[in-house]
Amino acid sequence: MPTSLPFKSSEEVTDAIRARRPVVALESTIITHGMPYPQNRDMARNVEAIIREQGAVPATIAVLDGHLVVGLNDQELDALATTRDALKLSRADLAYAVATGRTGATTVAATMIVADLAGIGVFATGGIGGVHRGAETSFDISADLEELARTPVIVVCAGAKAILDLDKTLEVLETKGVPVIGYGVDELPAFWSRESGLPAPLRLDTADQIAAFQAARASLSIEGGMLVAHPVPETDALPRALVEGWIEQALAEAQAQGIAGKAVTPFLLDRMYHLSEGRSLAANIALVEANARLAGRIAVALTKAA
Ligand code: PSU
Ligand code: MN
Repeated sequence: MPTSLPFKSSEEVTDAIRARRPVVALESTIITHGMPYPQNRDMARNVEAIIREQGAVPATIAVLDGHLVVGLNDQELDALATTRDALKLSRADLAYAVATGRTGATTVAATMIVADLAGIGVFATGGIGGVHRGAETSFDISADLEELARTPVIVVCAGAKAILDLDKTLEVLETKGVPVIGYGVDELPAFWSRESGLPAPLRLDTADQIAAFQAARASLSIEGGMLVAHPVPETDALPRALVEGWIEQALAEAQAQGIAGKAVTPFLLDRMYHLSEGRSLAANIALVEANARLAGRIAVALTKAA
């Protein structure tokens, strides 16, 4: 743990990392910019409980008043779930929040950076950012992809968010040397839906296999993380054709309103919530919970592999 940084790790997380017990990192942008209150708070708490059930310690990460916090306590989680002015932090501005004493939520990219600094090797989220539709003119490509190429953290997700261009997202990940693993499936999942029409580049079926793969990469000195794509549970999955209609409508609204930059993904998720009358949120919560369960098992496997 870097001592020159304003790092605040909870006692439970600090002890677990020191003793090499399993720990799972969790992001906070999904709380502040990804879901409405109070579902965001309930999701954050449930996900922590699910990780504990697997025998691992949850470590939700955020920047609070300029401090990098690894392992938010319940009060901090509740405060973050209700605040309206948390920054949305990625690699470009994580240090800005630290230097200016601001409060911000960490995206996949920023959470990976902090998790790695803290010594945490696995992280659960909903869906990563990626190449936006129309990126050939907007150049809007999430910094999450570059981070996966650089930082050695296993990211468990349900694919990239289906609002994106999944074909192009896969191409960029391949170019950057990021393994994309279908967990127990041959097809890449598409966040709210189990099917994308795209084959998963790699497939593994157990947490132990994932831990062994990451260990083999490390022994080959191959830097960077990997993406474990775990499909949303069948009972909560939404049909792809239905989702696609809402996405097209949400994208048209974003364009009409000139939404750009960091605001794009939160805007689209909010519009999906309303257009689907809450169904997108129910699926999102279910898939995050399933990912937390799998990440807990991977964390346990990592401690056995070490
Ligand atoms: N997963 C979810 N909901 C979210 C996110 C992930 O289920 O809101 C967040 C993550 O923090 C991810 C971010 O890094 O969305 C992507 O934002 P952008 O497209 O602006 O890079
Ligand atoms: Mn973007």
